[in-house]
Amino acid sequence: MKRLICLILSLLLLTGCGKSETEQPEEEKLIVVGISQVGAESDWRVANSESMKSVFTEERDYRLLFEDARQIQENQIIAVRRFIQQRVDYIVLMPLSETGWDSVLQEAWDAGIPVILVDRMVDVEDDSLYAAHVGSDFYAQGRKAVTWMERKFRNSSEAVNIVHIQGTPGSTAQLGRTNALEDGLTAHENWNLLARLDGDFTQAKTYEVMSRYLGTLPPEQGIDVVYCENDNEAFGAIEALERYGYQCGTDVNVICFDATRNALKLCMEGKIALTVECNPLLGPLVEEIIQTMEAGQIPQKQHYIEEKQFTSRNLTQQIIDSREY
Ligand code: GZL
Ligand code: ZN
Repeated sequence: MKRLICLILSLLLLTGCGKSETEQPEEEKLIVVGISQVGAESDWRVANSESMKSVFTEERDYRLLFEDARQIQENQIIAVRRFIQQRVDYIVLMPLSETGWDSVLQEAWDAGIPVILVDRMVDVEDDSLYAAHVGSDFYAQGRKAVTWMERKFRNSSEAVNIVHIQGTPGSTAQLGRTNALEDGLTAHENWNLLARLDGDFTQAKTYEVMSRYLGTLPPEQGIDVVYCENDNEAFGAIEALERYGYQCGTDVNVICFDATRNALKLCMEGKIALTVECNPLLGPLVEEIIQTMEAGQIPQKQHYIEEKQFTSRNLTQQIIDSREY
């Protein structure tokens, strides 16, 4: 009889039925995460993508499907629909701009796939369409820059001439940083907005629009502040300003957001007056949310991250070398 039982058991093992959990094919254990990323328009964005790719690896029990939309929202909508067809476990979306998401997020909801928003926000009728949001408070970032301007020009009654270079129109980062400057302009009648240009968060576009604008100015026109809504716009603005003979750091105060390594270097050199940190390393926070949901719990809806600001006064080479992006 004993021999018969041993025979049956070994047959079972050989045929594979009655497999124990540990013997599942690797594929079935992995958590499948579909990520729709805006593009690669800035140093910040590249660091943000790296952060996601370093967290969602097979060694860490994830299968990552990563789609780069090249800054076109339609490409993101197509990617989300593809993730739904592929029945991923989670969708991570870095929305290019705030509007136009209701229907595709409804489709993910109907398919029972949780959506986690990263970085920028969406403007939807029903916020139960996404499980959680991880990102920055962009208005607070803008307030830090405006507060720095208030201190810098507190004793000046003359006009403070400002050129405002906006990020991708309709993106949360652009809306928050713009609103903060708007409130500053309203609060200070001697702050004078010379021009508002669209730099679309890229160095090339900003160099183009800033050069064109500076070409229209009379040579004696002073510019006190160039308020760039990210570092890469500042790189383009500085190139254009120097082409037209402005001294960044003495004639002009260039302000920007992200605090990526290249901006910190220019800040230490004095060419950038202030860069406000915007932390792209959001991969671990997204994983925290996924693990919370894997454990059957409801994640906190909003996750903000702490951020600093840098001027030439509080920067050292050691700080720059220690930065991850
Ligand atoms: C901000 C992010 C912005 C960065 C830019 O969190 O949305 O988009 O500030 C990036 O560098 O292009
Ligand atoms: Zn958290």
